[in-house]
Amino acid sequence: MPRSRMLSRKLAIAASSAIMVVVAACGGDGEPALPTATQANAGGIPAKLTTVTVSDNKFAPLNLQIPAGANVTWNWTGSNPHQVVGSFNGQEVSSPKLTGTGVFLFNFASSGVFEYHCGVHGDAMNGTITVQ
Ligand SMILES: [Cu+2]
Repeated sequence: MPRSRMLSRKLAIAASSAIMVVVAACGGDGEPALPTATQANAGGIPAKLTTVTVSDNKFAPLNLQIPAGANVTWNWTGSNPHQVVGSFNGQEVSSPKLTGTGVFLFNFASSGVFEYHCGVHGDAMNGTITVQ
């Protein structure tokens, strides 16, 4: 097979995989769409990924609903120090205190509610993640 034709076939496979991911993310059972992004890892298995922006002085989105098993990544963008602190199903969750850019990832393996706040700014800066 000519090299260019093989390449276009690979692209077609990649495109159909991407469409499958999008359809899977839609749910389609009448529930509101979750603000999640889905990415395929190197092995082609979709990994659920959700990002919360940590700015001065709020977490966005404030409330997030995710499926059990999803990773949440907090992404620092502000210029003041902030810290994710809370408890999820009895497990203490605490990010480093970060200033400027930085990333903290946590895997929510089971369902529950994670109410968290900023370790620097207290309850004035808070967020909630509902894992279903
Ligand atoms: Cu803060």
